[in-house]
Amino acid sequence: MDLKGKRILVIGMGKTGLSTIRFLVGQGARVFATDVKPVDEWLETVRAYETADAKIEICSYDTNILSRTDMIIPSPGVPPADPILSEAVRRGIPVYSEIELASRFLETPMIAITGTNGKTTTTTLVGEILMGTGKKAFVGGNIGNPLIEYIDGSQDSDYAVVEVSSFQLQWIERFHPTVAVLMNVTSDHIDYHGDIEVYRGIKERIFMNQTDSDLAVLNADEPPTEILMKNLSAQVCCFSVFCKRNQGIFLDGDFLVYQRNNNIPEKYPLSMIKMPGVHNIHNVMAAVAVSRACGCSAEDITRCVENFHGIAHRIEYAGEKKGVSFYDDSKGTNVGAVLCAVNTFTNPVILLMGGRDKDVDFSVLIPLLREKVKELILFGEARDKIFSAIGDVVKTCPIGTLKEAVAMAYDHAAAGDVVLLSPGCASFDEFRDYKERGRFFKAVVESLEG
Ligand code: UMA
Repeated sequence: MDLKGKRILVIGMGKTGLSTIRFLVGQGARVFATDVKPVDEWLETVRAYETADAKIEICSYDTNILSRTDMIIPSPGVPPADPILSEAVRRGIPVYSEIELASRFLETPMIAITGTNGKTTTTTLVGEILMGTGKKAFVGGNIGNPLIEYIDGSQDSDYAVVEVSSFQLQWIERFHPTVAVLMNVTSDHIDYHGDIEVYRGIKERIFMNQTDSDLAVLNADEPPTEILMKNLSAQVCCFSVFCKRNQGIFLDGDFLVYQRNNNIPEKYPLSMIKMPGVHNIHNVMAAVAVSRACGCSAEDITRCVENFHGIAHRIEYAGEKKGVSFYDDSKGTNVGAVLCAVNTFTNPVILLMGGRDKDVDFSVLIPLLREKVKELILFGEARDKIFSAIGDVVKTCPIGTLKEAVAMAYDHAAAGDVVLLSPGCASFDEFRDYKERGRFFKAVVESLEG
């Protein structure tokens, strides 16, 4: 793709937009920048990317610029219903996500991992295994550092391991991973995509440019997988905790069994997994399938999995006070994640939920609440919506902020209880992101009288 002289509009001046601008300037494109936020909040940052020969044109947030635009790179957070994007689509102006743009220049085999939940853990673990077995890997994408930053560098890795979100898959065309993984699809981001079937369809786009020399890794414990796998061009490797299969990776007693073609089955001890919950067995299975496909040995994989204790803010142990254990699952920003988190525990759970709603259906949590949750404490912007959806199932206490929710949970808890922050919502009503919310939670727990 030759970008020299192309007039490219970048929407959103966050991480993605700024990295994209730097790349485009380097490619000799004419860059237009816009953001819904007041211009004085980002102007200076953007100006820093200008060079003597490349000036960046700042635009107002409307469709006027479209008559002078050859291509648009929207940031992931810009919804498809955005007026500029809708009008661009109507006029036939190409709209590409940053991962699509980056993939046009990528020279490294790409492993792309998506799913509503588990994608960050799996991406991180695949990176750890590859690097732990002497390979060089770029680990990025939705996990934090945009893929375009890798393209802008020396591209000297053996693999690019990329977590991809539905927001990023929305605007792909030729994005083509050598190995593509779909962990699962449960209700999330409905405010952005409209409904779950659209959301699922967009997640499945991760496979759309694969050929029979590529690998698709799928979760056979998800019912739609049976239909999906019949429509894929890539070779398929399924993983399952609940049913034994003659191909792929599945659970058999205390072992994960990996069987490909007519090879001798490989056995991995379940005890190598140091993270709790069935969802983490899924995550490890996917990581094993990927890293075997990359040539890592079973022994090396076992060693790396044994050394991996999970990622921050994902059902992370946050301390104990008077026999009450606290867990930080701030990354649990959808109902599927809440289900996984609560199901991890056998002790009574006091569940803290709330934050900014994403138009999801909280009622799917009702059976779980009945079975496992002792008390539900609701906070933040979505408090009333959650209360009206599930507030009459178990003892439920609405309160203002996360800090007050933690104090109330501690007050109501008995020794042996688990206090779990698994908000099922975005953090943006009270925090910059889920990491800030998780750190705040841990600090509040730390400050409780022990
Ligand atoms: N903006 C607009 N118009 C809009 C929406 C946003 O102009 O309609 C502007 C905002 O004012 C802001 C900028 O866009 O200045 C922010 O862009 P962004 O929200 O796309 O955020 P980035 O900083 O570019 O971060 C993005 C991902 N964010 C989202 O998808 C919302 C980050 O994932 C990702 O780490 C980063 O790119 C690097 O790839 C975060 C996330 O929450 C962690 N992802 C969602 C998830 O995991 O569920 C998908």
